[in-house]
Amino acid sequence: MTKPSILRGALVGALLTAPLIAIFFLASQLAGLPFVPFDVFDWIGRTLPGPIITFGIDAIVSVITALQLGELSSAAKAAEQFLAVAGLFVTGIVAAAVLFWALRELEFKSRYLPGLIVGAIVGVPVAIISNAINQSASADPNVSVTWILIAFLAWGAALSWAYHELKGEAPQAEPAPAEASQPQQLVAVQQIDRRQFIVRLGGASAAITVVGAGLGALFGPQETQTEVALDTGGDAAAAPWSANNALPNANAAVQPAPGTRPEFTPVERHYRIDINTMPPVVDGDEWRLRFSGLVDNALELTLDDLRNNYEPIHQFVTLACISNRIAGDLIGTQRWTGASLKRVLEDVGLQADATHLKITAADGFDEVVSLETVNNDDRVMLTYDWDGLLLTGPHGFPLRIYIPNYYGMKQPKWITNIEAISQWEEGYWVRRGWDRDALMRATSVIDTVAVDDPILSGNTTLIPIGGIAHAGDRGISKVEVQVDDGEWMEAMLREPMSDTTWVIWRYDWPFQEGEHTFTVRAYEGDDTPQIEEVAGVRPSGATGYHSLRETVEAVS
Ligand SMILES: Nc1nc2c(c(=O)[nH]1)N[C@H]1C(S)=C(S)[C@@H](COP(=O)(O)O)O[C@H]1N2
Ligand SMILES: [Mo]
Repeated sequence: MTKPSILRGALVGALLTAPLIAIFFLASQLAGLPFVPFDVFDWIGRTLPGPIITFGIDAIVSVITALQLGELSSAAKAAEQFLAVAGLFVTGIVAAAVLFWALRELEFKSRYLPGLIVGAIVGVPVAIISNAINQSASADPNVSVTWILIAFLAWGAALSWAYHELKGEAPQAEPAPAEASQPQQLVAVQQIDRRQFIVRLGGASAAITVVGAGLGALFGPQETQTEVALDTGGDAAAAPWSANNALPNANAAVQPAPGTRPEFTPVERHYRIDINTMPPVVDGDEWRLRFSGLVDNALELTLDDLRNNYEPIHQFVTLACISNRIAGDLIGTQRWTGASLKRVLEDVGLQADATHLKITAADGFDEVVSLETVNNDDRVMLTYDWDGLLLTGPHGFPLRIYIPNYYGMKQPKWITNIEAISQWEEGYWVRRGWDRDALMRATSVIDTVAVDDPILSGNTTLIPIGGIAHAGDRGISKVEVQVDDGEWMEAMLREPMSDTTWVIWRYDWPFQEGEHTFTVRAYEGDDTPQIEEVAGVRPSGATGYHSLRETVEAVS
């Protein structure tokens, strides 16, 4: 009887942890139980110090950008999900290797106890973390905790069982004295047994993993989305506003250069950034917006209260993430609908010493906005619709705030509570080292050098160049384009959808064959030039001009 090696322990760990993860996934999709790898990943993200988190995010963003893995926010979420699952997988492998080592070195009387202990060592903290952090599981928390513990204990017991199977300790496998005199043969038989066991375990592992993950994917989140809409009395089948309405600037004189991004970003294509591997799922019926702190009336408003008791405001909004790099895709423009926060606060009644509002969200995110900002700006709005429909889960259902001129990090989604306080406090990302004000910086981007769409005007050929420029609610007064080291040429500006949306610009460039560098810069509404100095996203948002090189061949 040779004892199974530590390496074999690692292999068994892999073979038993993969199906465990698949079963967690299936249970999360079928029964709304927590998918623990995501919970642990999110918990680590919230617990680690800001610089480490920023470094990690930056590394993910750099890899995605360098490998051109596609639209940044979905690629980043996919990377996070992969890392979360890989994290639990590796933990399972290491735990199994340690268990095999312990079983080899120490003599345990009990067959299953050591495995159960390993299951508990991993399972108990995971259950506690999941219970503390989870916002996407719909199952009862007690059921969830019990489920996680049982699953990890079963996994631990299976590790122990596999060890003893490999050791060949089953009573009937006990070598008879006669056989023992032929050790060579016995070892050979044992090795075949072991290999067979591993092969069978591998087959079962693969089958459970594939079937579990496959079924889980089949019963995927499409269902949840519809349920959310139905729950809230919303009409899941209703068409978005943009399907039946023209944009307010539909008749603007300047047309976007071919290849310019869509001026209005469909909800499904709007970037998503938040601290959750899976967006929190909020039950619209049970949800209340609660006011607390220095208020006269600690109101609890339903979504219908907000919809029916306050005049809806519709605004075209460009939202950007402070982590958006120059020419990055963490920016989008939508039509937001909601209730004026200033109006709602009149009903809440603020006490004299209130100076700020602390807004907290279902995922534990929080930010603080000054009453000065809220009271001086009627556009600050509690938002419940995007594009004429309920906010989708990932974008903050049932309620998010809109605060013009500030980066997204200042604007919580999934709001649950607004507390009036008497002094400024740091919000979630500010505590992690990001800018306390987070005012949107002026930016301009070249989306297209439309070499395939030349304009012939008289003797000259013009190549349309175009893109966007944005400076929060400060507007854009001028955009200029430079080709190589040439003069800065003024572009045409398309009338924007609103005072706070991006402006589409266009410059029809007199074509010159060859390889060229195109650069763009913008001026804010009051002629403040866009910052030329290059700065990364942290802590206050990226600055610097956007350039791109393009080879332009002869146009006939
Ligand atoms: N509750 C909550 N709200 C949040 C966040 C978050 O992590 N949790 N992220 C913020 C950040 S950093 C940005 S850029 C915007 C993104 O909004 P979007 O995902 O709808 O584009 O949400 C903001 N609101
Ligand atoms: Mo952000």
